[in-house]
Amino acid sequence: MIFWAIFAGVLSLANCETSCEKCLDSGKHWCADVKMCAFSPCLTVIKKSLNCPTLPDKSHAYDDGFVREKVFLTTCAAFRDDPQKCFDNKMSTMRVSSTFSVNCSAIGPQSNCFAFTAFDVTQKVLVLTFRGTEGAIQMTDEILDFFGGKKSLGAAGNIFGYFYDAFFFVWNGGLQQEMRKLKYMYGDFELWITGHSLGGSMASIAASHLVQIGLFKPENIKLVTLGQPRTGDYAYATWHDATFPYSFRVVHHRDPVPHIPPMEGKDELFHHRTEVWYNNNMTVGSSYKLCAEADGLYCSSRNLDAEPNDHMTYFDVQNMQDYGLAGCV
Ligand SMILES: *[C@@H]1O[C@H](CO)[C@@H](O)[C@H](O)[C@H]1NC(C)=O
Ligand SMILES: *[C@H]1O[C@@H](CO)[C@H](O)[C@@H](O)[C@@H]1NC(C)=O
Repeated sequence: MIFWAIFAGVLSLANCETSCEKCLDSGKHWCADVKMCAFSPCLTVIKKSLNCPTLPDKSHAYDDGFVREKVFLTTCAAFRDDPQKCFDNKMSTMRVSSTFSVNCSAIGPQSNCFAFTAFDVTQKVLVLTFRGTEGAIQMTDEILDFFGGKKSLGAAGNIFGYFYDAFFFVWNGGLQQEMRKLKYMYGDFELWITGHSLGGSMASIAASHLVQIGLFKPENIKLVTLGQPRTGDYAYATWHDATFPYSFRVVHHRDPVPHIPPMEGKDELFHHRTEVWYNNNMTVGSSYKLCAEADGLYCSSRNLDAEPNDHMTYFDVQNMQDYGLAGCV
């Protein structure tokens, strides 16, 4: 009796007096399985405060149907120079406003990045979507090594240099004027910012930049990326997570791209929230895991063996590029 009273007392003391953040501040690890500080042995050890377990609040919940039906369509449409065909086939109220194809390689050979904007007066939605560089995966080890280093996004932290340059080439190549025009015309619309692969990194940077310059409010933005590589450093992830209430990074099974550039490399990159991991073939009705850690070891990072084909196969479409080029049918 006395033993159990004391035991329960100790447990409740540990629970009320320590949060994950406070525990890490004191130099110890947080054990997420039992929600206790310094508990050992522990399966889910948390050592970075951004990985303290947190999920989006209910009003910004992940919706598989929305991402599968709408966001996925916008990212596939970006594989076409004429994205309107995809909307004509699948979302007839959406009108493409502008497309941008800009050489986005600072040092040759020429490599173009593609983005488009669209508006939908029925859904009251604006869309900004990035394709990334031509050719499925340009993020080879050589490019990552060659374009190492980070560039500052001011108070928002630091961005991997190659992604930073890619975004600002497009921004300065006309996207800036376009976003100001859309804001002027449809200022009260919700803004979906989307992209796949490198395009996912550019989407993340675009959302940050649009908020930083005061053009769009974070609460009006839905940022959803597919197979996004690590984009910025820990400071960027911290700012991002404090700024955007609605931000999801969808990861398919063993897609290798979300695991590069490496977290521990010289650039010390770190993912922002919230990873949605489909550890399956993503057919309709598939389960998914919302990751409580920003960039922890317990969701897609658990898979050490990569499957490159998973990068082009999202939501049960075998090859997003072919599907997009065919008009999303
Ligand atoms: C996807 O996975 C489910 C569950 O494992 C399986 O029943 C289904 O046949 C798979 N579909 C395809 C297209 O591989
Ligand atoms: C893109 O094209 C290559 C090859 O022509 C050049 O070497 C780059 O300097 C160019 N980049 C930009 C930003 O113009």
